[in-house]
Amino acid sequence: MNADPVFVSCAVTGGMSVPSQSAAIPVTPEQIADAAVGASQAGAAIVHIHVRDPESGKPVADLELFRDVVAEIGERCDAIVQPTTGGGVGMTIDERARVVTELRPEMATFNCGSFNFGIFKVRHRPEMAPWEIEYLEGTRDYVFRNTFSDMERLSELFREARTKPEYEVYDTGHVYNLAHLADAGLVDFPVHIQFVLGVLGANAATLEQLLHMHRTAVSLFGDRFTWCTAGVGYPAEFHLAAAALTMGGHVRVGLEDNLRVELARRAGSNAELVEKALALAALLDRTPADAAQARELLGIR
Ligand code: KMH
Ligand code: ZN
Repeated sequence: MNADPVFVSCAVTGGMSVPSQSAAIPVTPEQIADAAVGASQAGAAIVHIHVRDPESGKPVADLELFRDVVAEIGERCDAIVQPTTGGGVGMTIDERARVVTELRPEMATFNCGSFNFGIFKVRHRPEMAPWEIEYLEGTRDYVFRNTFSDMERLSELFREARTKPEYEVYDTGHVYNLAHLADAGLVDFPVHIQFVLGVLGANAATLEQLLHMHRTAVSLFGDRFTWCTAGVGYPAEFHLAAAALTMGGHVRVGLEDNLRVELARRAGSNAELVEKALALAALLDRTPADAAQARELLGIR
């Protein structure tokens, strides 16, 4: 009997955390590439990439850093390398899209709406540098901007580059925003939707909210979508993974979203989080899909 294939995506570093939150967060291009290759070896089919200033670890969106990291991962493993188009504060959508237009990756993230994105509740640690505290506190005033005009422009740029979007939806309204883009003829089906739950400023990481958002997507798109969950925090990451595994979805884990592998144990690496997700998959009779199978499931060129 064939078990239902599931792919695991690993978000290895993130753009909304500071390095002193965990020594395991990769910072330099080499560390980020090593983390991605490690996640791939542990069974991740997709690696989701942000870059950081190699000296300070501050999240940045430098195209040359992306170019190096994406190239190195591509040389060292077969994973689908998925850069973010989240960009950095103050960047225009064309600047944020340069990872797509210049690097033409097979997949990249596409954020489906504007919302507050607060990480100021992260506990201050003695080892944090002044800029890290300032960065966390600064998010009390941070709006993650993805206006309709941004999304329309981004849709065109993804199409030109032939990059498969992973549509990030953080709240129910974002699913309707995606339907609006589809009505405007800016979306190619089947789409791949990432339900990102647990961001302060968007939706809560509860089973009820996941079910509501998933049901909303079914009502709008029928069976013309694949989907994945990304639960932010612990145990949300694994609770949503278990829900996705039960419901036929795919799973994202990684230090971008969560720093713990167990309640009382911080993750030492991204690979450890992938291993736990795959252990859960095995318990729930889902078969791990490698990168080649994930490309098939996603309809990637
Ligand atoms: N940079 C964050 C505000 C993505 O990777 O596409 C959102 C983010 C999403 O990290
Ligand atoms: Zn990201």
